[in-house]
Amino acid sequence: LFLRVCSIVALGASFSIGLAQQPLRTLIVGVDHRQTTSLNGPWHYLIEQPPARELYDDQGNVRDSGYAQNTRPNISTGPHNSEYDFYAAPTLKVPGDWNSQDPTLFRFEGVVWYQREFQFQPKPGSRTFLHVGAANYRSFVWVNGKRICQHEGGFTPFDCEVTAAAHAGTNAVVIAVDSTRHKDDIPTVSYDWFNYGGITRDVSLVTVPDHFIDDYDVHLQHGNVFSEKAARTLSGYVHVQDATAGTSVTIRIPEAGVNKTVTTDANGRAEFTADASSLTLWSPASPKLYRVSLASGSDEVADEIGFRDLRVDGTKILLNGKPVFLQGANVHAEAPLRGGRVNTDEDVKNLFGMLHDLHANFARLCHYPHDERMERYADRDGIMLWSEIPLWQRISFDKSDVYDKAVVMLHEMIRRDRNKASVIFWSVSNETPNNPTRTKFLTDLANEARRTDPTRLITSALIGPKVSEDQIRQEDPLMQALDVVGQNEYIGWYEGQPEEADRKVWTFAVNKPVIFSEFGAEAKIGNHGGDHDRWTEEQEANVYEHQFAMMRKIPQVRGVTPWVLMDFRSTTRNIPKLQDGYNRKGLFSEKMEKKKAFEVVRKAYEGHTIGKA
Ligand code: GCB
Repeated sequence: LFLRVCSIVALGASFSIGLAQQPLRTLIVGVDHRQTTSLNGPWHYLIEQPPARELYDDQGNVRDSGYAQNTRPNISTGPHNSEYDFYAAPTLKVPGDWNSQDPTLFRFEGVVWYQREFQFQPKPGSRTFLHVGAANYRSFVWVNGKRICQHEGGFTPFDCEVTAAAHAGTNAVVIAVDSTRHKDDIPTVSYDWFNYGGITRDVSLVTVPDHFIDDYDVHLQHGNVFSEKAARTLSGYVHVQDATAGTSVTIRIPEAGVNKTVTTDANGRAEFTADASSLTLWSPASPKLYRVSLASGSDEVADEIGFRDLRVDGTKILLNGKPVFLQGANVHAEAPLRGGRVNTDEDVKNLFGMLHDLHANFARLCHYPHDERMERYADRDGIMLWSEIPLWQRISFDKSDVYDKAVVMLHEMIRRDRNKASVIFWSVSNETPNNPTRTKFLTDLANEARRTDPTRLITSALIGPKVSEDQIRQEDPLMQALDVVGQNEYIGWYEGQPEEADRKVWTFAVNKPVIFSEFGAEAKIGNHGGDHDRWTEEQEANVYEHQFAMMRKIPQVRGVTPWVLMDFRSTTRNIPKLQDGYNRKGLFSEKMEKKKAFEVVRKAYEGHTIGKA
């Protein structure tokens, strides 16, 4: 398995943008809890229109000559063959999408080349990696003209080893980021959000010993039953990269009385179980985190981890044995107030502030993994999360290399966040067409998610069946593969009038918990009218009143997430004056102003009136 799970490739042969997924090199977990050297800040940039001949040759292979070499033209003496100069080029802030920073790049989809220098001192017995939190969509990295890695996928982290390519003193790193859409990408060419390009999350240098902890998982042991009174056992694994069999690993959680030493197997993996005295379990009411320190040889990483038990019982969702009802909202990674991609503490605080105003205990992070700050905040704050990979609507489900790519993204998401107590669901997709090819693809993916992490619940947001009849029966066979069913519908907006919801009787072909994962309507802030005047705050509020009335009558509903917390940019929303490039289904405007619908949702959540745990 380990061999399939990451899209980082070693330097070497040139590769085409088809990017067949290659063996995993490294993906370091818990980088935000390690000592690192930040490479955030200004990076020089050059823009390349498609077909981007500096990056790709005629066959679509990546070139190592050209901009990647970072040469400077000798303007005064000439002749010179290279007609670019990173050192004299303007800068973009990293992290940051390019669209929000340079007006000429606002709608740009293509290649932007980033360049900056960094200082490096080789240290015997150590290795240094360039860690990129996320860059959308394809990234190619060179250090001093040597290609060190590439990565596909706009929302998950990757690490490129710089040790061999760097030398003492000043070094230069060049990253080409290509945001061009392709049919066989994930997501594919069309989607309802903004294609923010660039290095959108933190970049840093991480120096670790030769043998180092790159992956770990510490969780409450997941037995067949959960008993409130039972003694607690923790279990999991620590992986030490390039360790020989028998390498010692120590897991210490002083506050829980854990101090355990185990040894790695031939694959560098050390599994463990440990009794934990009087453990306080993580829950929204008490989001207790423990300081967990993991050590092997001279490497040590300390994380903060919460422990809780999660399972379903019939149509109930049980957290630490107690039924929960999820009151949440859908959240895109759109920065409140300033716009652009979420990547600062302030952005995250603003988003969670809105969730708190709503009395939410849950958020669906749609439709892709968000900045890791989100999960960290939720862990401390006691908000439960749904985390999703960007399999949005139409994906090339018939292609096996697309399946391989989806598995890589799934593993990258799980690997980064499996130690976050707040994350309760892994979602494999959103609103995919119901046909056998897609069902097989997503069933396999759901099983892969469950096999990789049996401690969480697997879900997906479904769409259909037609809601024109009053009897609505969901029979999508994908439900068989899920622990929790997500159901999207837009009665009162895309279909029918708000009141029609009152007559609908929903049944589901499986006896599992259901979350209404999307519903809502568009309203421009400050636009007022009657309950049926579209685009008004009143109509949006009316939709929610009737949606909640409908949901109250469905016995297996265990959660609701209105679409969407805040208005967000989308390339496809182009009605002047009403949308102006924004999807307006927010309970808040992009400036965090509350619409009337906010109050409807807040009241229902405060009174816990929508459903029973
Ligand atoms: C959906 C999609 C979501 C869209 C939303 C809308 O069904 O899942 O990504 O943004 O509807 O507003 O149309």
